Amino acid sequence: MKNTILILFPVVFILYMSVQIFNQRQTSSEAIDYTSIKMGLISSSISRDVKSVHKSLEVSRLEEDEFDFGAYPDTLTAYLGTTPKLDGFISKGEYDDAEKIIGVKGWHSDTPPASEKKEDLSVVGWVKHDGRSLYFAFDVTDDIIYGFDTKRWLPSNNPDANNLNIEKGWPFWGDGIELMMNSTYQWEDNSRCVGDGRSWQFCCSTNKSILGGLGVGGLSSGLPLNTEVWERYEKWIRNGDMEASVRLKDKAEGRGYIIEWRINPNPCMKIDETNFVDLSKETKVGFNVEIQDLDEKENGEGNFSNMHHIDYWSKVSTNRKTDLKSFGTLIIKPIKMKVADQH
Ligand SMILES: [Ca+2]
Ligand SMILES: [Ca+2]
Repeated sequence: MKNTILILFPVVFILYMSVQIFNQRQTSSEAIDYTSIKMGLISSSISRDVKSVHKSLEVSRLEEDEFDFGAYPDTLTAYLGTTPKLDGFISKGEYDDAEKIIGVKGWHSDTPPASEKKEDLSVVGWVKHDGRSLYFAFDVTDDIIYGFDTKRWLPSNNPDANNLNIEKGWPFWGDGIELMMNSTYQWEDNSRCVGDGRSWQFCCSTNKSILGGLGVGGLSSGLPLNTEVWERYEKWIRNGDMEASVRLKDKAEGRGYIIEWRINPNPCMKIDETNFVDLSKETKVGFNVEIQDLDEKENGEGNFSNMHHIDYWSKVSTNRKTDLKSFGTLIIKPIKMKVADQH
């Protein structure tokens, strides 16, 4: 009997340790992958594994076969129109000559979708140009504004998320909108934004801004996160090549916020080494909109960094959303929208 125990003990111990090591590897690998997905920094070798993880998580939302990988199924048109005023108010008639963007119903969601509850998160947006700059506006309905209706809680995997610098600062941290642009309209498998005029991801937040600091909404830099790109984006913001106005709506308007956003094609929309997008010519660029909703920390239980909703306009899978080939298409036209189509 004693001999049997002596023989079995090392066998049981080795089996126990193997299970522990396996569990630990599983946990750490998932944690790294999730962060990388949001940051758009995931490597192609890891992304194949993540794709299968997400498929199993998102089975219920795949039922309607809404995804079309790499086929650019979504388009918007930016027509020539009047110059809006970036004051945080959607004035009467200000965007009547602009094409509308409606969400988040029908958008792709990284989280349980918000569309069944409109006051939780929904958006009406517009896009147009005036021949000199490209303009976007968003009227967002969001019932709880992070940092105003909540404490400024932080994600467990990044206590420095609110930093407004490259030192672990997350430009997307807070309620806000992220635009993605690929002005070259060219891509390869797995290629992502380079962080200059050719392609970028840029964040506009209610929570913080490069110009106003923490607690003042505005442009809060973007991705990819590296020093060279951060300095470039900050330069665009400080010299006004990219400008945004953010205003929290008052109670009479319903909870939410307004964003008005202007982009100068030179230097922010570069076609190749020497040319920038010319708004007087019909041009196609790759494009996506992402909307982020933070509420109370517990509302986002189980989601990336406890974010409540992460929705994006171009309907591609979660781990492909920052691939250039996954963006939708923005068609810039040098003509006005037909009066019959205006609203
Ligand atoms: Ca305005
Ligand atoms: Ca919110």
